[in-house]
Parts: sequence; C-alpha cells; structure tokens
Amino acid sequence: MSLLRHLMADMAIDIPQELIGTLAQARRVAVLTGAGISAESGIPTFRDALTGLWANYDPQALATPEGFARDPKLVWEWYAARRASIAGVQPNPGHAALAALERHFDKFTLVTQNIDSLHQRAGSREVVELHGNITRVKCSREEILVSHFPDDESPPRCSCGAYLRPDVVWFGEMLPAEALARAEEAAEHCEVFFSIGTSAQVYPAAELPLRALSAGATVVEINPERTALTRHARFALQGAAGSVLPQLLAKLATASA
Ligand code: BJW
Repeated sequence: MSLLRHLMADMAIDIPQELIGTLAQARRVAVLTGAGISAESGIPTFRDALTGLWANYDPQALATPEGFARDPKLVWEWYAARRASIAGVQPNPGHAALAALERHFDKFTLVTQNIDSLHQRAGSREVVELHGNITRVKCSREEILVSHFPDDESPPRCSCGAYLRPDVVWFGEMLPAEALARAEEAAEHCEVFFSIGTSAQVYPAAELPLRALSAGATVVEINPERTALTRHARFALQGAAGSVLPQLLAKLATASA
C-alpha cells in the first residue's frame, strides 16, 4: 500500500448527506467490487502501478487459456501460490461493512470480480462471482468441478486424462452465464449502484455501472484513485473502501434510526 493510501485509510471522508438520503429511501441496491476492496486484507490488486500483479507478472502467460496450454505447470503453480497466500488473510472492515449494509435493503445484490471468498467469509449471504473462485478446481476439458484429485503431478489430471485448472475466468473466456445474467439484472433494476475498488477496465464487468446509469440508478464510486468510471458517477468517494464503507454504514444507520 502506498503512503498516500495509508494516510487515506484513516481519514474521515466527507460523505454527502444527499447520498445518505438517497440510500435511506432506496429499496434495491447493487454493488460491484474489485481487487481494491481486498487490498487492505493484503491481497495485491492487478493494475496498481508498483504493487499490482500485472506490474510483475505477464497476464498473457498466466491468465489466458493460451498461456495455460503453453506452460500448464507455471500457471498451476502460480495459482497454487496465490491460493495459499489468500488462505492466510482475513476480511477487512470494508467486507464487514458490506455484509452489514445488505440488511438495510429489500434487495441487495453483491457482485464481485474477486476470486478470494472474502465477502462470503465476512458474512455476505449472496455473492455473485463473475470471475470464478480460486478455491475451486475444474477439468480443463469437461469444465466440471473436481474436489478430489491425486496431487503427484503439476498440474494434476482429471480422471478423463485432461489437466485440472483453477475455476477462474481468464482473458478471452466467457463469464459464467448465470452469474452474468444475475449481475446485469441487478444493475438494470437497482436504484443505487456502487462500484468499489475496481479500475473499471475489464469487460463485461465494467459495463455494469454504465447499464445501471442508463437505467436511471444513482452510481457511486469508492476508490482512492480516479478510474474510467469516475466522470460518470453521481458520487465519487475518494478513499479506501475499508475506511469509507464503515463511515457510510454508520451514517446510514443514524439516518434510519
Ligand atoms: C482501492 C483500494 C482500497 C486500491 N479501497 N479501492 C470490450 C472492450 C474491450 C475489451 C473487451 C471487451 N469485452 C471483452 C474484452 C476482453 C477482455 C477485457 O476486458 N480486456 C480489457 C483488459 C481491455 N475481457 C475478457 O476477456 C472477459 N471475457 C469476455 O468478455 O468473454 C467474451 C469475449 C471474449 C473475447 C473477446 C470479446 C468477448 C474475461 C475477463 C476475465 C478477467 N480475469 C481476471 C483474472 C481472474 C483470475 C485471477 O485472479 O487470476 O480478473 S484479470 C483481473 O482483472 C481479474 C479481475 O477480476 C479483473 C478486474 O480487475 P480489478 O478488480 O478492477 O482490479 P484492478 O487492479 O484493475 O483495480 C483495482 C482498483 O482498486 C484500482 O482502481 C485501485 O485504485 C483501487 N484500490 N486500493 C478501494 N483500499
């Protein structure tokens, strides 16, 4: 985390009363999260200049089906190392605030691009995973999930003989159809849409806040940096999710009391 981010993490953010008023009236809320919400748990983002994964690793080699076909062992071991490091981290106050926020609304859909299960571990009840989950493993040929496999090879093989791979979505692959449909439905029918900790560069996830905007929702961004979405957002709360979300939750609780 940069020095600026450290300082921002503890800062009180000016959360507009107009936003709290809008939220207090809202019944349907959708949220899209990205790597930034897990940054304060110690999981690196992808595109942050010095600390992002893509600053140090080649996404074409590690996060595409072509990269896996070229060097399955490299890709399997990179994901195994990330899986092990994610298993050792904890949800942060941003995840916890989102889990608490869902109780304020009739319909609350939490859509994540993250593969780390931290929303579920923080207590969020329904999480729509757009890019899969690193804890699951599937057959690279049949696409079925596999929970038990011999681990004497790297990557291990499915009983059909094909390599196993992590159940995540790589560049050039389709997103899980049901998850994408639920996310689009939530974006198009919410009154308030939050985009939190995502650079809004990867499609089709990046399209969701724009769909919400076109359908008339109030779009709110929470991010310490400006993104491709910032100029479209009605409210851009410039700060760390682990600081802004608990403050927003506290203000909403006071307004609803
Ligand atoms: C904080 C913070 C704090 C820091 N608090 N914030 C249309 C136009 C152009 C291209 C395409 C298009 N449609 C499809 C494409 C191709 C491609 C794409 O979008 N490419 C772009 C890069 C240009 N998309 C795909 O291939 C997708 N498939 C698809 O569309 O299928 C149909 C199709 C295929 C081919 C052609 C056309 C159609 C699949 C995308 C899969 C993405 N997979 C990854 C890897 C997952 C597994 C793994 O973890 O290894 O998903 S890539 C990576 O990026 C990961 C993330 O989920 C995703 C998004 O990243 P995210 O979460 O936004 O992270 P960052 O690092 O970018 O941003 C972090 C943000 O947090 C920053 O803004 C910080 O400031 C902020 N932050 N600390 C709050 N404390």
